[in-house]
Parts: sequence; structure tokens; C-alpha cells
Amino acid sequence: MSGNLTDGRWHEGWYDTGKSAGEFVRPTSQFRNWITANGWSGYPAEPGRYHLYVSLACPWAHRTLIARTLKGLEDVISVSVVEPVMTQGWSFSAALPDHLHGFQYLHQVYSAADPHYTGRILVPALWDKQTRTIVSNESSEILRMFDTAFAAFARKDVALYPAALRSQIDEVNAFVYDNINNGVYRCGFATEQVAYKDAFDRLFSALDRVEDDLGQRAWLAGSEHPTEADWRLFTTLLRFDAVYFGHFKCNRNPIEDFANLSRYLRTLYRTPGIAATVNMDHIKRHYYVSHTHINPTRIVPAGPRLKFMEDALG
Ligand SMILES: N[C@@H](CCC(=O)N[C@@H](CS)C(=O)NCC(=O)O)C(=O)O
Repeated sequence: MSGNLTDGRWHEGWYDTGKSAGEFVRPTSQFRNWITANGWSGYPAEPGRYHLYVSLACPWAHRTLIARTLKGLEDVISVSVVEPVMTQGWSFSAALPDHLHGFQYLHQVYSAADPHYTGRILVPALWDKQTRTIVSNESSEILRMFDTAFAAFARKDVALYPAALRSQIDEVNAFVYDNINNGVYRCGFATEQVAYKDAFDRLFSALDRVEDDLGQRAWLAGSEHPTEADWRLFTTLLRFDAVYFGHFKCNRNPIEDFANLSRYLRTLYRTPGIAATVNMDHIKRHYYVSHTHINPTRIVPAGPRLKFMEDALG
């Protein structure tokens, strides 16, 4: 079960769509500090200082893990992975421990950061061992910090947000976030037919548009190499046929029906290091078992066959 902290105390409950005409409205992340290369922000980039809490099921956390891999920051930023099925929200176990604090629940990390924290307990969360707090729990900003602030420690010379392409990347991100990344959640968490249908129409017209764009160019921001705009779309595409199509009722077409999008998904999935960040078992179990308001039997479907993963095996 999911829930939130109120003044540091745990309460169970899902999102309340009662005040928004059945529409799912995503809360904003509350820890919004920045790590910088020279430390002017109070959080200097340093190897071994920061610890990333992620769920392998979560598309937002997944982007930060992808950035860590692409930049070669594995020895610089340590990671703890939560259990895919929520109990008191995100939790740890003997198999998936909190390497830093040894806590049982992620909400204890939030209480340690701020004993009066009020809000949802979200992944990703980036912990600073020095000031003993959460620096950021906003994935888009953590991704940028890994790309820019940690450049001096990166083993790989990859630019995910190159200066010359920033306005194109920002534009693509806004469109993809509203209609696709968050669009699938707006379908799945809608509690009124009208809210669901609006999200559904916007989602598929956006996918049609991206399908079209990918007929003209290899990468969304018009670059030679994938940028963060591509990786941010990737984490939604790769979950789509397994989870969003059925569980979130995003079922006009699977991604496999889109020639360009499925080719693009395959190329990104085969990028060195990426397949190791993908855990389809965590993804399917998290959504189908944790969202009991959508799937009360908690049955995890056996299918579908995911051709992009089979193809990558050769
Ligand atoms: N805006 C946040 C969203 C993060 C988010 O919603 N994470 C979800 C998992 S996919 C979560 O932790 N949900 C737990 C809950 O709402 O209780 C980000 O991009 O970092």
C-alpha cells in the first residue's frame, strides 16, 4: 500500500482525485536543492558523498539510474533499490537492503531528512551523507546534476543536455512529459471516464506525432546522439506494452504497432549498460500488485512477449 507522511507520521492512502474531477494531478517534489561542480549551492559534487534511492519499477527513478550508467558514475554515486511491491510505501528487505541507513522503509529516510516532512514518499531520492538530508527528489533535476555537476568524475564522455540543443530538448521534454510520461498515469489513475478519455486521446495523438518525427530524424532533439529527451521517453516506452497498455488502459495500440517507435526502443535498449538497468519483473510486480485500487486480485499477467527484449538476446 502507498501513503504519505504528515508531520513525520505515516498514513496509508492513494491519490485523492475527488477534488480534480477524477483527474490524477501529480504532486510536486519537495526537496529541490542542487549539487554543483564548484559547490556554490552548498552541495559540491564529490565522489562517495551522495546516495541514490531508486525503484527499478519507477520510470522517473529509472532515468536517474540511466544517467548514472551512461556517464559512468557507478563508483561515484552509490545506490539502494527498494522492493517493487509497496507495503508501508516503498520498503527494504534482506535481499534489497538500505545500504546506507539499514532502515526498513523509505519513509524513514524522509523523516531522517526532515522530522516534520509532510507529503508523499517518492523515488528517486538523492541523499547527502555530509549534511544528512535529501538534496533532491526530483528526477529531472537529479538527471541534470549527474550530467553536468559530476562531469569531472564521469568515466564516460557523454553529454545528455548539450548546450547547443537545450531549447530543443526543453521543448521536447515538456511535450513528452505532459502527454506521454505523465499521460499514461493520467489514463491509469483517472477515476472519471471523461478524464481518462481526455488523457487517452492526448497520449495517442502525441505517440502518433513522435512516430512521425522519428521518420525524419534519429533522435528527438535533432541531435546525432541520444540526449536526455530520448532517455526520458525511453523509460515510458519500455514499460508500455507490459504495463500501461493493460493495467493503465492505454490500449489503442501497443508500441510494437509503431514501426519507428519500436525501432527506436530497440536501439536505446541495446545501448551498452542499459539492459542491466531494466528489471521487467520489478516493473510488472510493482504496478499490478501495488495498485490494488486498479487491480484488486493482484494477479500479474504472464504476457505479453516483449519482442524488443527477445530481439536483444539475439
Ligand atoms: N516528479 C517526481 C515523480 C516521482 C514519482 O512519482 N515516483 C513514484 C514512483 S513511479 C513514487 O515514488 N510514488 C510513491 C507514492 O506516490 O506513494 C520525479 O520525477 O522525480
